[in-house]
Amino acid sequence: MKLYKIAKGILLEHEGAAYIIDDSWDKLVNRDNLAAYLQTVIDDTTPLTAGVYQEFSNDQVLPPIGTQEVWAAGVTYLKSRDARMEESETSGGASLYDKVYDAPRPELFFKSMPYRVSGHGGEVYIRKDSEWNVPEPELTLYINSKGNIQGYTIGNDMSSRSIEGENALYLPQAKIYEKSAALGPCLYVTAQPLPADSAIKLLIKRDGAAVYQDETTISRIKRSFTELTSYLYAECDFPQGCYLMTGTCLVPPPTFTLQVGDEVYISIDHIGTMINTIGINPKHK
Ligand code: DO4
Ligand code: MG
Repeated sequence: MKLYKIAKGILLEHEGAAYIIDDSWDKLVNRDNLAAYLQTVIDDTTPLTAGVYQEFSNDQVLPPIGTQEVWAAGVTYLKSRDARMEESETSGGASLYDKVYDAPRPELFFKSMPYRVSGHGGEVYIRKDSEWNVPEPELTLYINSKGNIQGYTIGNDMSSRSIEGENALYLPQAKIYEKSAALGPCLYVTAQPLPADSAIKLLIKRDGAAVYQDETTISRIKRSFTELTSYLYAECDFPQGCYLMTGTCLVPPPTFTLQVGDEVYISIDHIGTMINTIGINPKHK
């Protein structure tokens, strides 16, 4: 089942039919057994007619988030560890990444307030003071206030590799700025965990042509989602639940940096594809 947040409300899509849910996003998603609840909505609601469904589908898709914080896990895949060790070699910070990959405690960091999050079709920004920038395609969990995973979405943890590589203590500046996070296009709600063989793909286009393309599966993650969740919830309460990006598993080669106008396509099996265009904050041009 897919929940879309659109300008007209909340659209639920399931098996080719669509339903409008009259509720607030926070209240709707923050329940246990969300999938079972949505099934009762489907059973009790008349699906939209094809014409109305079409009209709603043309509506702007907003990021599937209410008032929740967005957090992120880091160095959860070998690919991320290796790329970061390489980029921080001259600053002497390489061993930090090695150690955190193997340590019992994962790297978790605050990523975004909802108002900085872009949705499918929107822009994500690169920083004016950063010369080396990449998108980070990440499976993102929606975890309710009780600490139970209720759904999955696609995340982009935009990162400045030059700022993080200069000094690991600059991580918040490399990671947190206007439109440095994207979530979308929907929240995929399922009672079962997302299959481990689910593919995650990244495609970057420049002037319509692919300049980077790769894919892998989420099974390559070092840690379980419940492990990441239990560290995140150990000493923080999230009254409306929380979104947790689970770390990047795809990193473009060191010669690659994003440019304004690039299009970033991130696809995850069962969830869909989120497309964003790279921009720069007009205030900071
Ligand atoms: O260690 C810094 C951030 C790591 C990260 O964002 C990732 O692995 O996805
Ligand atoms: Mg990341």
